[in-house]
Amino acid sequence: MIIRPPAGIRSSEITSEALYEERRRFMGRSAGWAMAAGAVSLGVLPQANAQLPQSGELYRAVTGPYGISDKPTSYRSATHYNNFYELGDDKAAPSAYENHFVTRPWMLSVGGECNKPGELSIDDLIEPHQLEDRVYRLRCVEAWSMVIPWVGVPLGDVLERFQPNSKAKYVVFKTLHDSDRMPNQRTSVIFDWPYREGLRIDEAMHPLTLLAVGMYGKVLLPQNGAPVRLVVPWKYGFKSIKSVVSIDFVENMPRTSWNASAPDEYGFYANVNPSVDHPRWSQQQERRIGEWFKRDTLMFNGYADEVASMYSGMDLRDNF
Ligand SMILES: Nc1nc2c(c(=O)[nH]1)N[C@H]1C(S)=C(S)[C@@H](COP(=O)(O)O)O[C@H]1N2
Ligand SMILES: [Mo]
Repeated sequence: MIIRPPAGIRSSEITSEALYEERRRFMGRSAGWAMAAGAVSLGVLPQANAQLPQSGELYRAVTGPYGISDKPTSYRSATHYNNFYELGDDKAAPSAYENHFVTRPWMLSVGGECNKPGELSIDDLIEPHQLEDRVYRLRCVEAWSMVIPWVGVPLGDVLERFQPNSKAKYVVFKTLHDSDRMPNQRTSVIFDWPYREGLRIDEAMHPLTLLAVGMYGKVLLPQNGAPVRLVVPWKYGFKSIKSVVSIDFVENMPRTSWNASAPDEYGFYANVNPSVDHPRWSQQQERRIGEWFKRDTLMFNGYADEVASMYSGMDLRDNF
């Protein structure tokens, strides 16, 4: 297990009291992570979480693998600059739901090509697993990026419980379809709702792929996909589907929302690749939210060592 707590934030970067507060909270969390890491190395694992809280702090997470030392994006930006079309068409709209989105009860169905399909509550889905803190890069196809400390469980560990069979070649995810709770589903025609995403089974089982229930040590806010969302850090952000209610194992490559709405612009794989431009803009660089200068986009968003072998023999230019 690679344990690398996030690096501290330089005091020269602190520009306001609010940011200072955030830093203080974040550093507190890091200390917690370091302690958790110590516990892991001694073989004393904190207990798996009991019931997930609906808001506030998430305790009992341990430092997971694959953490990066890049400075996390401010909590304010990560929760107020969002793409979540069910909650509005622009970046500011989703955060208006911060206190107005019902996340309990929340049931998930897991089915399709598996031996043990089931319908279970978010607690029953997550409770058997150890929550992990993992700091990942997030790269949107629109050429901006963030660094987010997620709290979640490896998706593969969850999926194994349902015993996918040999026909399970892909996994399909769907977001809640309820225009009372997600009013923009009534007004926006950008997608044929619900929002759908998919992964190949090996991508879904890859240890980097996370089912997140929190970020920055707290329960996910509605605008970030409460109460549970996917995080696939080597793919463009739109693959990381929010507010998931169903997961199905299927035999054939599924149609996904972005691919169906603009097949020439958004592929099924959508692996971050600086050498394959979007038809309307370059993907070579990105603007990290909170930074002045653009930075180079990394192949597979910096996760090539972990994931490139899954695509050997595939033409990465075709499989955008
Ligand atoms: N259901 C749903 N999931 C979604 C989206 C969406 O509109 N609906 N937007 C995607 C896009 S384009 C991005 S970049 C990320 C943004 O996640 P964040 O707001 O938590 O940063 O969520 C993805 N998941
Ligand atoms: Mo995105």
